[in-house]
Amino acid sequence: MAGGKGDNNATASVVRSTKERKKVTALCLTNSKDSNFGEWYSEVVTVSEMIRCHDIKGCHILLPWSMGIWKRMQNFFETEMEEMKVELCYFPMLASKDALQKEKDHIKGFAPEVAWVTRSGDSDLEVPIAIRPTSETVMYPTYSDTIRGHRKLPLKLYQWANVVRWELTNPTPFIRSREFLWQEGHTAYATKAEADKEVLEILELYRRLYEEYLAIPVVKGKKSEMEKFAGALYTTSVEAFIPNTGRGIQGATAHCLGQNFANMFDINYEDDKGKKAMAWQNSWAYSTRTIGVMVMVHGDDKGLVLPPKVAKVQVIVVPVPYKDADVKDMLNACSATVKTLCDSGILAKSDLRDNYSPGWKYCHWEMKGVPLRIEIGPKDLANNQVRAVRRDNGAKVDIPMTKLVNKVKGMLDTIQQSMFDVAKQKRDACIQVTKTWDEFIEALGQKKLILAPWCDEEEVEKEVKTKTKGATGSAKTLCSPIDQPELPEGTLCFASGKPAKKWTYWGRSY
Ligand code: 86X
Repeated sequence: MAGGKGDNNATASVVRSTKERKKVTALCLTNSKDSNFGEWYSEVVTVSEMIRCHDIKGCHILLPWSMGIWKRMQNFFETEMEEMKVELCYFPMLASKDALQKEKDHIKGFAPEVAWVTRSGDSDLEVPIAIRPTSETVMYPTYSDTIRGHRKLPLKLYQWANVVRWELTNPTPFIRSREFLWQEGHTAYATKAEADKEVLEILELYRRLYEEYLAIPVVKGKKSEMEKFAGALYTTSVEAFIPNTGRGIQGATAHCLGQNFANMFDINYEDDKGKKAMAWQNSWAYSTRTIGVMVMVHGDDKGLVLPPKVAKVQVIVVPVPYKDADVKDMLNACSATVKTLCDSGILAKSDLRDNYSPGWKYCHWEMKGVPLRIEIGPKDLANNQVRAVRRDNGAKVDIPMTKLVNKVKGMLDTIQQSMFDVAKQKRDACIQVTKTWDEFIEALGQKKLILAPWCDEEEVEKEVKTKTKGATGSAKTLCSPIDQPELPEGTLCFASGKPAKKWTYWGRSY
């Protein structure tokens, strides 16, 4: 239960008068994270006002509270793109059937997910038009023209876009929705070496996005042949883990496409000797799924817990009037506090509404996950101080007004670091090294993130999948970490008993 007076009325819409409204302590969650994770998640993302439901299944409205987080992630990424000289662009969301067909080998498995526009008004279109599930087919004809005509290599573009994939498996806000937002990068180089180098640079950006901004530990790794994007030479990803469900989740992905698409879309250039050569390409993306992973990893029974570096509001200032103390002075002190904080670049806001009690406001902003709450009551006013309360662990500190900015900055940094440390401790406690099949099965039953020596054979991977099939999906490879632990000579594959080639993470996944 949230720290208030225990009323499960989450909307307070039935309350009419201000007097009645004051009594209501709304916003306690009805589901707990540990006992009812799925329901808890849906409740948190709606009651915190991140998401609103839409009347088309699998589509969600992203409210300012989640878009504010997305915006801050965009800011980080745009700065890095500038640094890497990747340029912003925008391509249309509609793809012609012909262009999509060019990619038909890779699309085979995806075909059921493509949504088509077939009519305008009363008349059927002559040829249906696809809504992009990803933008290769929309972008690459242009890449062909640009690179051939102007010998423009490298070509490095990215865009912010919505994409539509008509998923049939249970939609979950942020995690799996039919329309989602992402950043997609598409680059072309003259050499494989340049493309290889960029894949690792992008992967490092994704690691930083998760670890430094979302405070979520991830593993950088390479996908198996079976799990890679069929159109890629190889696929890398950052993988996160949700301890409550024991599932891995792909956080973002960067592909080296090799020359596959260059051949399909005729993306070529004239090399030094005047000979036609095919470009080497990469593509990479992170999506609004990031927000869902953040909610799942950090949220608790009071609601969201937002890392300061992505929160839309970092500090909420709440007046705590007491009996006949001078309310006006207190409200002024709140406004002055907010101004001081904002002037120094901290995202602060006050909640001065007189129709809600302080207790109600505490619950409200806890539900929304604001990293730090500042309370100002008569005693604080008299002592020229404020009281700060951390969202992540509830710790309370009195801060002298004279040290406000420094102390608050320090606390926000501490919260950011501490959220990562706690998440990493929990994640690491779930990692289980297994060397035999029996150990593997036991660990899987215990919802572990499994690290096992593997022979890297597709047949074996398929067999593991079949043998572990259950109501909640089957175990699969998540990735082989780029930082490989030492693999002693003679180590055997946990599943086949053949010589192991690498360490690989396994588990059920989203
Ligand atoms: C794979 C590949 C790639 C650019 C990325 O992962 C990063 C950003 N694209 C995406 N993929 C598809 O190609 C695909 C194609 C169709 Cl037609 C579809 F309906 C769904 C798809 N899903 C993923």
